[in-house]
Amino acid sequence: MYDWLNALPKAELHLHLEGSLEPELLFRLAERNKIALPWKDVDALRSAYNFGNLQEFLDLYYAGADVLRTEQDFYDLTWAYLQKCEEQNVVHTEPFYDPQTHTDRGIPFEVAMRGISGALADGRELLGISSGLILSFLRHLPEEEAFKTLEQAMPFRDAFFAVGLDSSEMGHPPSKFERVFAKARAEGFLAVAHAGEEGPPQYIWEALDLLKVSRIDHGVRAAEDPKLIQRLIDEQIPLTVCPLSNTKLCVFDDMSQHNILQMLEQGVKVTVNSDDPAYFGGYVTENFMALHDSLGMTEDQARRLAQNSLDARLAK
Ligand code: ES4
Ligand code: ZN
Repeated sequence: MYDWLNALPKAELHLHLEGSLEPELLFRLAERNKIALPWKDVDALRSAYNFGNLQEFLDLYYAGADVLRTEQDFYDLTWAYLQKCEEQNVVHTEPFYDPQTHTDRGIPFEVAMRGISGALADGRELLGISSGLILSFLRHLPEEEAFKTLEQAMPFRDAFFAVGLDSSEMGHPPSKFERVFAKARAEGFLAVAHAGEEGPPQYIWEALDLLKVSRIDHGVRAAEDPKLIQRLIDEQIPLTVCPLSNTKLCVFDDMSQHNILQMLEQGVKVTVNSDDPAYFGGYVTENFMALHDSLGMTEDQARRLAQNSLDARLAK
């Protein structure tokens, strides 16, 4: 089954590049940049990947990202991810990165942006993988900081096609970013946002009505609100669901509790994605495989999920 799922042509629409930083590359970059790490070795770091909620994960994710210093580091990170895409027949990808994670520790905006864009361009040319980059704002920081980030991005506007919203969801509703999303849309960017991962259905309504997003990232808590589910079906608004992430971060107690196949059968445009594969135990194929193992996903369902991902692409 793994090989069959792996061979299905698919798109990945929810992937944080910083979350694709495997422990081996993290240690190599630390050595290259002469950074002392608090973990003894790769195994010690991997054994720290045990999370009770989103915030516990984010604390480690931001700590790990500190080894990314040079344009080459960001290139290598992105290239390693693209090689995984090639292995798993991901023919199109729309990754996020968080500029503020890097500018806030003194890395100039263009360092990360150039490294990532360069690798994506080589991915198109050398691997035939089409892509579009999403600039994601950190929602735990003030909206004013997001405005500054958008301003910094304007000289490089062709490097991005959309803006996104991620990091700590609870207490940071989409409404906090209504004005900066309006500005981004007026500048011609599309919009997506994480909503309904840990946060309530209300945050999904706000993402749709206030941020005017074209897709919802996660969105699994929509299932608690029948009116919202009906809207997602009527308007065919895609959800970028991340099964392994949701179980690692205890959004569901166990994969057998996950609601992605129920939503698929209701007619919601759900897709399968890896989120932060280095931290959550697998890339897209492993996520499909978990649905097969724990939920009895059929070949027909897998085909529809993969087709949904191709249909839900937003980048040209
Ligand atoms: C994230 Cl799983 C998840 N949720 C919210 N923000 C994130 N940033 C990276 N991974
Ligand atoms: Zn995410």
